[in-house]
Amino acid sequence: MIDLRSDTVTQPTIEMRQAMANAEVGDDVFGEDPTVNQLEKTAAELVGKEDALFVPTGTMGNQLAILSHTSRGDEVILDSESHIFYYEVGAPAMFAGVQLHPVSGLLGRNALEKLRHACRQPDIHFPNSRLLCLENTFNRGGGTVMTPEEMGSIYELAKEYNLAVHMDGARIFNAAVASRCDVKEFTRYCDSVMFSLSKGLCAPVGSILAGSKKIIAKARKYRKAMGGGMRQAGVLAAAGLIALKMVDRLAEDHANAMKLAEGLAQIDGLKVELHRVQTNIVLAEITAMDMDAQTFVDEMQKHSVKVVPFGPRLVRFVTHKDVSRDDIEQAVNVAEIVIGSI
Ligand code: TLP
Repeated sequence: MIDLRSDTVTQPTIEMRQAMANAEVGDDVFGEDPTVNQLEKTAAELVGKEDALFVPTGTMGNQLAILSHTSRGDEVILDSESHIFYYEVGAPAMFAGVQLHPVSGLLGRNALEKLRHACRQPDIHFPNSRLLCLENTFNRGGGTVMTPEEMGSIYELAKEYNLAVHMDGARIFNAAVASRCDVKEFTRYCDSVMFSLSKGLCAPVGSILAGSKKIIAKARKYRKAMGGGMRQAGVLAAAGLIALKMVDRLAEDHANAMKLAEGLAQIDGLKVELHRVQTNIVLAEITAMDMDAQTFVDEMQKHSVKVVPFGPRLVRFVTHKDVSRDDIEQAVNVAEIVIGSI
């Protein structure tokens, strides 16, 4: 099976499994797990923040950030296609009790104009706008990178309106590798950042939330409240420490994604916007008559290639450590057979 559904499917490496078996552990709720402490320290330094928190999932990291930056009834501005709005089960309403203000195209062109329009002036009728959430790379945008320059001007405008900025950087290292720059070039323009260890970096479990000491102290308490005090979590953090050394390998995923995109773009009946293929995600639109995304996905699976539907006629392919160059060629061949079969 060639699994291109997500980079979340990556298997931990042998080195990770050995480190997990040998990890020194303690009770992390008492702050006594040396491996978790080391991971949090290393992660904070890597992204240039004062402190960091190890969390089980990216979703929890994003939700803790929202809880820590806001009060009930505040408003959070974000893109209507962002993961927090689209895929996190309405959690900001459940837990933080905030109002989400989804802005279409916020993570695309004319971001500044859109943000200015979304920000509220003080008025008795309006909620308090408190937080802006960015996403880099932008998953539903096709893994596109928001450049440090773009982030910088958005950050400046957010500060004019007194907004804190949280970055859902589940794949921020993909952005850094694709831009050939230090990840701090991105993270300097946010007050908190969540990034995943469990996607292209191959850890079995875990994400990091990083920010100021004050924000992370709040998040640590909320993590406990949400049942995320994980005790001997060093067995997981051990894999996370190795994940942080695997950043450079993401370049391979990006090269494979481009190869895949070029192959798919040749197929009559599929459309791929090559300029949007900047990291490890490829979105293909089905232009062939009489085939929707779900049928395409089902047919691909019959030929042992797994992908996911991303819209009525849109399909997502994600490259990662466990797909080889040969697998990519095979996936293109299968897509051609599937499209040719109608
Ligand atoms: N994304 C998953 C699915 O939930 C869609 C995927 O396969 O891409 N932020 C971003 C930008 C993400 O892409 C994801 C996961 C998360 C947050 C949530 O991370 P987890 O799955 O660890 O909760």
